[in-house]
Amino acid sequence: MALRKILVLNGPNLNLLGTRQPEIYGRDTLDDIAARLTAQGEALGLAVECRQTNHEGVLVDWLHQAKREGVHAVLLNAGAYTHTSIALLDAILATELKVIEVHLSDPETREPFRHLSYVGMAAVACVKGLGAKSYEVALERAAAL
Ligand code: CA2
Repeated sequence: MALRKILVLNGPNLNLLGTRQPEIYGRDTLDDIAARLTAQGEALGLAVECRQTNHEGVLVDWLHQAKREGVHAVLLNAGAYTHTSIALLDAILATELKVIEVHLSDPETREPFRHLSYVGMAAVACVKGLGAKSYEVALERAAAL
């Protein structure tokens, strides 16, 4: 039987992980995180695919594609679009995908403009504030969905 697929989508500026602001986002790069998630996925019987884009519409397109392809669940760190994007909220609602919101930091303990999450209005769960480990905990949650 084919492995269940988990898509890990990362939004704007997350390609800079590991190079700047380590006190907030840690020292792991996105490639480090992707490598660990792929290995963890293999152990859980999941096929994990990780992507990053700086463009809001690309995230929307990838959610539509995930629906068409029958992806089991999506881990979504939409970066700053978390707090601004009604388009992403609509895409999650329209596709009815099981989306787990992921953040390295805890946006609710940061500036007030990070307290609102449009993604969170449609996500089935949120894992935040654990640094790179947030993705690993979210993958465990996705396996149980
Ligand atoms: O904590 C998170 O994962 C965030 O989604 C990160 C976003 C931020 O806008 C959200 O409020 C919370 C920012 C991502 C920027 O990533 C950088 C990584 C390294 C250096 C600079 C930025």
